[in-house]
Amino acid sequence: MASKLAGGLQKAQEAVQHVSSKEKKIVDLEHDTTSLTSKQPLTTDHGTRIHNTDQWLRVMNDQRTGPSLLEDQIAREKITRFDHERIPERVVHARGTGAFGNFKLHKSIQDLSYAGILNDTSRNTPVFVRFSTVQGSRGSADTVRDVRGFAVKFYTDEGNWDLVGNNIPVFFIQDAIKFPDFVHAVKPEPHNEVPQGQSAHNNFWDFVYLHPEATHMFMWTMSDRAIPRSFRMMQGFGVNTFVLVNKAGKRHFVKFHFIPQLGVHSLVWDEALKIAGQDPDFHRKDLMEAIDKKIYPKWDFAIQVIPEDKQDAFEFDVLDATKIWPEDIVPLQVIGELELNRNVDEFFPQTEQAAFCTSHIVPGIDFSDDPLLQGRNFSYFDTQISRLGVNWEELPINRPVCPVLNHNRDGKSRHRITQGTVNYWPNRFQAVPPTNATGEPGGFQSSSVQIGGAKRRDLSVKFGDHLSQARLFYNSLSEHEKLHVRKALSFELDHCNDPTVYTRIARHRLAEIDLDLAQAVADAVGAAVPHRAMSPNRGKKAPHLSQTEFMPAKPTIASRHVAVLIGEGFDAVAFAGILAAVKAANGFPVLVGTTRSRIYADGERLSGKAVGGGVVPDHHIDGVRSTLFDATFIPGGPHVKTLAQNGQIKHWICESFGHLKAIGATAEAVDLVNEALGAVEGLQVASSSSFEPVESYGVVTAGGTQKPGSFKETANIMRGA
Ligand code: HDD
Repeated sequence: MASKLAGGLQKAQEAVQHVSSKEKKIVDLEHDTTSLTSKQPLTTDHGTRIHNTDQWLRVMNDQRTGPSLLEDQIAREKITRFDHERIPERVVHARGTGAFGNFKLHKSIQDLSYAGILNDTSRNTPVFVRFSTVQGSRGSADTVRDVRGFAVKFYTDEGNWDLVGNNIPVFFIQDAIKFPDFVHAVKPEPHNEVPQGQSAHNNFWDFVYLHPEATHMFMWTMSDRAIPRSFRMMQGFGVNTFVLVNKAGKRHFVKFHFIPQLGVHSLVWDEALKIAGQDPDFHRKDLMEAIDKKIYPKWDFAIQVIPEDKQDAFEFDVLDATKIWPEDIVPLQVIGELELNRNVDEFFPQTEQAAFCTSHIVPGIDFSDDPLLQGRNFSYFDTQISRLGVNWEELPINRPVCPVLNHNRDGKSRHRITQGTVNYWPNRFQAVPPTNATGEPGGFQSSSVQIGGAKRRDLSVKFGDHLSQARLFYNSLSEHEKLHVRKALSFELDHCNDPTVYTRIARHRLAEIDLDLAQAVADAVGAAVPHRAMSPNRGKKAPHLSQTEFMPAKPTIASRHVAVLIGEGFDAVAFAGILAAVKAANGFPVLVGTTRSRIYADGERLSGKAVGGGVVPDHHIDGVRSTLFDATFIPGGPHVKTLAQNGQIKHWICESFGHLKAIGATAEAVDLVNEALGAVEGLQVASSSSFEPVESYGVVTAGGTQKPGSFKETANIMRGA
């Protein structure tokens, strides 16, 4: 007698077997999805139709409202369910957002691994990806300076593979036993629960000073990588060293990478600070909007591979998560592509209940002895039990798309129903061969490795080199990235008020990396300035550590927000032209008006009467700030007179300029840009006398007489605004 799955879960799994692999997870979830658009009446949780959900049952007479009755099971259910809505947030990475997509393998690596997902180029593997910050709580701001989580759940035909990575390739600690200390130190301090969403406090910097192994990672978190422009524009790294196993049982160490096709881009710190207040959901909304508008984010999926017998051939230990494998020594091989193309239907059951687990790997992939990974493999499963209960893997978002059958039973909120009279193995009914028909490995087998040694609390010698790669990283940055690191360190240490903390970091730790950096930071934060380097920095560099090397193959404004500033009497030709150009390049034009009421172009209102359609802006000038946009365009026209009287608009121009964003202006608007920048920066941007654009100081302007055109000719484009 074969055990069978029953109920919705069984139906879901049967349905899933007959759909294209790409849609498998979506079809699987449909069985648990209802829509509020259906005509279904309101019911209680036990399915009884509700007559009134607005008034509690109470004793009444015509004059008086009497006591509410405990008897009202409808009210009690509503209140009780509400009282229990919250579950514990993730102990780290509490703030995050997710999306569905799929993974496509371009190049089989059969010689390295027998994992189906890494062999079969015809497959489309569904994925769910959750991006997160680390330090802040669930309601904290998106643009804080922090590591970003990059957790991928691959729903493969052989079970779920969770690759739980970050946007930075290394980590703060080497041994998992240090994780609670590290997290306590970086989280808000225990006495006052301050600060939120920041590492800028005494305890974090005290911890990293006392743990020199954290030096490499804190140099990354002080770089632009920690303030990404978008989740769509950051790299993902598996960080830990895993193992690939081929059919012959041969093992290779592997590191996994995701490289964004839009390039790696960051905010500048001033923007990040302001956006945290202006739009705390900036990254979450950015991802959702790009997917809604079908500009699907994509990443190349790449691996770095080291044969097992070369484990000791490098200056660094290949199992040390505080080290990268420099790409000039261990080249990157791009083998696939990850695309995100569907937003969640409801945040809590999908994104919040998504639960990742580093120990979820599939046949053909194995763990290395990376001491951080080994501890992680214990921690994730355990934390999900505390957050979601022991049956967390049965939740729709977490369950695999392939059949699940075993004798794990019971526990709180068990969904699966297994028919049959036995619940143990082996039993007199079931016989499943451990290998498949061809005799190939049919399931997960830990690869066989010879190990010997003494029982000791220790790490091997190469784990002790904490500085070489911190220097390598800093040396490899471009000059402006180095400046940003210096400013970031100065900001962070300025927020530490214990001189022991900021002096130790500036005078000692930084002096071990780069003397100029240490001197500048020490001077800025009021620490004694070091006069000599603590140890030599030999200037060694490595490729691909500076993010400036990750530009898209072709420059693109796809999915970038271009603000178009308008008031009554804007020039319709320039306006329509920019709209058409931005849309043609898949950019998102956003109209920011002096008001959000209908605004008419020059010539669209004659003697106070509308003769054209005008446009309704998306926002008014006080509703948004320049920080929320990637570029700004101001068409010429009589409206410029009104714009010039608005201090907010001049501030907008200066702020965008200060944040190194493109500004475009035509005709009269060129004078406005000059007036704003001249007052603050003392600059005068050039303008052509014809309508040919010229560029100076990053500002693109076109003056002179425009090509003839009227609002009528451009009305169609405007209507599409
Ligand atoms: Fe972790 C969550 C990434 C080390 C213990 N971790 C978590 C998430 C990411 C990472 C992206 C959020 C997953 C999600 O979106 O739900 N963690 C990392 C990386 C590490 C790392 C890249 C170093 C290579 N983590 C690490 C260690 C431990 C943990 C050493 C414990 C020994 N991590 C956890 C956790 C979390 C978690 C406590 C909290 C919420 C969760 O697991 O689901 O178990």
